[in-house]
Amino acid sequence: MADGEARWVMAMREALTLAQEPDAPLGENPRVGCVILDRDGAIVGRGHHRGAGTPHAEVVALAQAGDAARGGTAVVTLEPCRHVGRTGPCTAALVQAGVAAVVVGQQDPTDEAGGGARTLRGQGVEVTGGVLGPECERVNAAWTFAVRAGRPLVTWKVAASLDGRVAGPDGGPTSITGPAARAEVHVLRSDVGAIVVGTGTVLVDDPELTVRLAAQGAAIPLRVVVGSRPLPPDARVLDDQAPTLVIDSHDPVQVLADLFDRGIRHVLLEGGPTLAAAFLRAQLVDRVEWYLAPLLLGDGPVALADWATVGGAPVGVDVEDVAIVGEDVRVVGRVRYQQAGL
Ligand code: AOF
Ligand code: ZN
Repeated sequence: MADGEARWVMAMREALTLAQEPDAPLGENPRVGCVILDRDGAIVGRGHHRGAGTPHAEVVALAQAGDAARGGTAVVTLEPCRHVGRTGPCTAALVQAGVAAVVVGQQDPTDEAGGGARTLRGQGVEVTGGVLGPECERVNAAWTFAVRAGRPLVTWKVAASLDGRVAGPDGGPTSITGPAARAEVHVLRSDVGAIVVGTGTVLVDDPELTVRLAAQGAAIPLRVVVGSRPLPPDARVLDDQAPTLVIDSHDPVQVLADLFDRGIRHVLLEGGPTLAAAFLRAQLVDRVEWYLAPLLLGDGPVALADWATVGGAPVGVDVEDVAIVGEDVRVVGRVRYQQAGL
C-alpha cells in the first residue's frame, strides 16, 4: 500500500493547509482540515473548521464530496469527534456517508470528543493514525497544551536593554527595540486569544494592545487588564479598536481560569514587571519571547519587580530559537522550573 500511503501524506499536507486558512481562528476550538478521497484516490471534498459553533471540517468536506465519498477515505488533521457538542459527532457523519477508511493526524486530547478512532473501528471503518502527527499537533500547539493543562498556555514577551532595563530611568515609555521587532510583536499578538497587562502598564505606557498587521479575517485578541487601580477613561486600551476585559484580581491562577472559561487557549503576557513576577512565582509562565536591544540604559526598572525565586531555585529557559530581528536579538524558549536545591 505504498502508493496509498504516499497519497495519504499528500492529502494530509493539503488538509494541514486548509486547517490554517486565515478564517480559522485560534480560539476555543482547534484548527482542523479535512480532505475526502474517492475510491480511486482522487480529491472530491475539502473542508476546514471556522471556529466554535460552526460545522466541523469533516462535515464541510463530506458535503462537498456528496456520493463520491462512498467507499472513499477521509484524511483529517484531528481525530474525528465522537461527541454531540455544538455540532457532531463526525464519526456518525463519516459512517453515514459510507467512508471506508479514515486517516488521522493528531489524536483528540479532550475527554469528551476524543476516542473517535475507536468508535469508527467499531463500525467497521479502517483507521490509520499519526500521519504527519507532529505537524498536525503543531498547528494546535497552544490548544493542545491548554486542554491538557486546563488553563491557557502563557507566553511572556519582554523587550529589554542589554543591561536588563525594560524602561528608562523615569519608568516612562521608552522605545527599547527597533521597528522590526515592534512589527514582529504584532504578528505574535495575532497568534493568541488574549494580551494581558497590569494596570501599572496602562497607567505608565498607555498601550493600545491591538494587532495592526493581522491577516484578513483573523480573530482580534481580547485585551485584558489585571488589577484593581482605576483606569483613566481615555486610556487607549479602552478604545473601540478591540474588546477589553478588566479583571479585578492579582491572582494569576484566577486570571487564567477566567480566561480559559471564556475560551482563550493562549495568553500573551506583555507587562509589566509586577505582573510578570506574579505569574513566574505561580509557575504560570510557559514560554518566553525575549527581545534584547543592543542598548545600555544605565538606569530604570528591570524585567521583574519584587522577584522571589521559585522554591529558592533560579528559573531556567530551554532556548529553542535565537534570531536577529532588525538591530535587536530575539530569544524564544520554554521556561523550566527547577526543584529547590537542584
Ligand atoms: C472534529 N472536527 O473540525 C473539529 C473538532 O462542540 P464543538 O462543535 O465546538 O466541538 C469542539 C470539540 O470538537 C473540540 O474541543 C475538539 O475536541 C473537537 N474539534 N473535531 O471532529 C473538527 N474542530
Ligand atoms: Zn467533529
